[in-house]
Amino acid sequence: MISRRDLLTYLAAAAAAGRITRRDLVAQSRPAAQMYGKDQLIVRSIRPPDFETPTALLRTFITPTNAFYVRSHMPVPQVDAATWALKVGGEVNSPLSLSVDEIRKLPAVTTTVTLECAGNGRAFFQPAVAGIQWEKGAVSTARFTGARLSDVLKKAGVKTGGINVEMHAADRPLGTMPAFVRQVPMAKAMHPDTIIAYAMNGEPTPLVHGAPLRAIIPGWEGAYSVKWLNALNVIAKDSESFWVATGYRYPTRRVAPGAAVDAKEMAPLTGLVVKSLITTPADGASQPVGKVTVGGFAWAGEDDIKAVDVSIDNGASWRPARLGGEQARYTWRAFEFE
Ligand SMILES: Nc1nc2c(c(=O)[nH]1)N[C@H]1C(S)=C(S)[C@@H](COP(=O)(O)O)O[C@H]1N2
Ligand SMILES: [Mo]
Repeated sequence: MISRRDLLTYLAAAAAAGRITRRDLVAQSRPAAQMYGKDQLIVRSIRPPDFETPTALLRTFITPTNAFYVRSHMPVPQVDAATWALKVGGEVNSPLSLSVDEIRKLPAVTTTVTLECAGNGRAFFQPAVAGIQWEKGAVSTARFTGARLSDVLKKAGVKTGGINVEMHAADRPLGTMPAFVRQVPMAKAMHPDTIIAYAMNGEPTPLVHGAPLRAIIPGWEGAYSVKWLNALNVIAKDSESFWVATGYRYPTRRVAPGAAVDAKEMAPLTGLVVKSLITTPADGASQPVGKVTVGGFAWAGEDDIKAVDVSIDNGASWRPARLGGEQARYTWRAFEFE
């Protein structure tokens, strides 16, 4: 008997060595998605689990948890909620170690959030960019429930010098990859909508989405929402973590696609920029001549969607779509156009 993990490692190695085809790998990777209850998702990587949501499953305001995309840089860690500790240290008056129960005893807040990976749409970049080749579905919406990050920080008492909160996690790097450490500026950390979540869509957060505790930094690109959160480190400077100092940055001025940019001219990504996604009709679908309803979602991170215009002549003219459905601060907004 070999374990599923050994099998997956073998398959990945065999594929890399060219002994099995990519098609075989995709067929064999189904069990990897099933293992996480993600049977209908597109497997972009088995280990770590990176699963994309097909746009046909993004037709509801709330994405069902089993259809919510998965993005992990590292394999899923083993967690034990009963012994989990969230340490709070650095520039604080009283360093703390909180259990999941202690987090649950704090006032509970629900924040409805559209989470999008910074790499969503990377497959369409020209020139091509290295990394997971996400198409359209590294985006989903859920209701997350947890304690306010500010309540935890207030318990520890942030010293005046503390300007950033480093977030550490339990997943361990693959090979030479640096550990996943991110930072959030104090103002966003202290915002009442920023939470340490233990529930997703009214159920305990699934392991693959960061159980037992994950950060939810609403409206900001997905990598701020650190899964398997086990330490908060208040700092008086910028984090030196690879994922802060080098990763998740963009040029502060317009450059040609693929051009090299000086590190001094790069700034951290924060709020998601405006974007839209057509979910109906499906890509490549045939429609009889006549009335066709085009529908989807538009989002803009911390900003509101005020209008969506649709063009059916390649951008020569634009007409307003109808906005509808639920409206919430950090979520996408449904649109429809006939
Ligand atoms: N600990 C940890 N947290 C993480 C990641 C990770 O690799 N490790 N990936 C981040 C990225 S890049 C994204 S887009 C979101 C995805 O969250 P999801 O898997 O629940 O959709 O989690 C973020 N949190
Ligand atoms: Mo991401």
